Amino acid sequence: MRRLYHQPLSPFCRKIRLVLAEKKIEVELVEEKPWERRMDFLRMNPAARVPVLKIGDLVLSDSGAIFEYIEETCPEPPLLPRTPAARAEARRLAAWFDDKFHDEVTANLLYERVNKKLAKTGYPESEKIKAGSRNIKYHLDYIGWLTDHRRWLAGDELSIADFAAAAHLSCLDYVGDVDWTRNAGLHEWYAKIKSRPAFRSILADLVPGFTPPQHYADLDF
Ligand SMILES: N[C@@H](CCC(=O)N[C@@H](CS)C(=O)NCC(=O)O)C(=O)O
Repeated sequence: MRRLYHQPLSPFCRKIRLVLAEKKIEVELVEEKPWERRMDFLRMNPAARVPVLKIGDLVLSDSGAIFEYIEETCPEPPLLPRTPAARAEARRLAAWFDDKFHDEVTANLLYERVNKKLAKTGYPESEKIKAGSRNIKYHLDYIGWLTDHRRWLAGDELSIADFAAAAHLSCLDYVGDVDWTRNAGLHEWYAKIKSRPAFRSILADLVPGFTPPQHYADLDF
């Protein structure tokens, strides 16, 4: 039995949920509040971070490592392209979203608005919200540029790069922080990935205390 310890509005957890769903791998979702530092959870991941995937006695943590494990053990459908150069591009973009986009946008907007309230660690800082709101524009334009030149973000095939980007954007969309009118290519790409069956479970998430905008679960947004 597979069990994923997760937080509903964690982009890293959503990326893994999307990967598992795309590959039609069933998993039991267990909500973990990492800020509570539960001893049994710390034993599984001393870094105290979600996602953690438990498969029998095997415990995996770090969404990048978890993805690579899933891709190696359940290769169909592939979420890394065939050639080494194309695989490097997919991994580069996944890292772009999980590092750069995360630090410049997700941490400033989502963590300020949501995580601080959930973990009771204070109030959103306006300077960070301003920085996140400024930064997201450049990132949305970059996604728009990629979609103008490629079918999917990393090339011709749907890949981990698309799921990494969509995971961050879906969390930010939940709190109304994505301007979908900014770029037609961006909107078209997100509509395409959002309408995949793999996205369904994420769109059904509801986090107490936070109501998503009406368009959040609407496939025709
Ligand atoms: N590099 C890690 C990052 C995971 C991460 O930062 N998870 C956040 C939720 S989005 C977390 O558990 N934070 C709890 C904490 O830092 O206390 C990964 O890819 O899994």
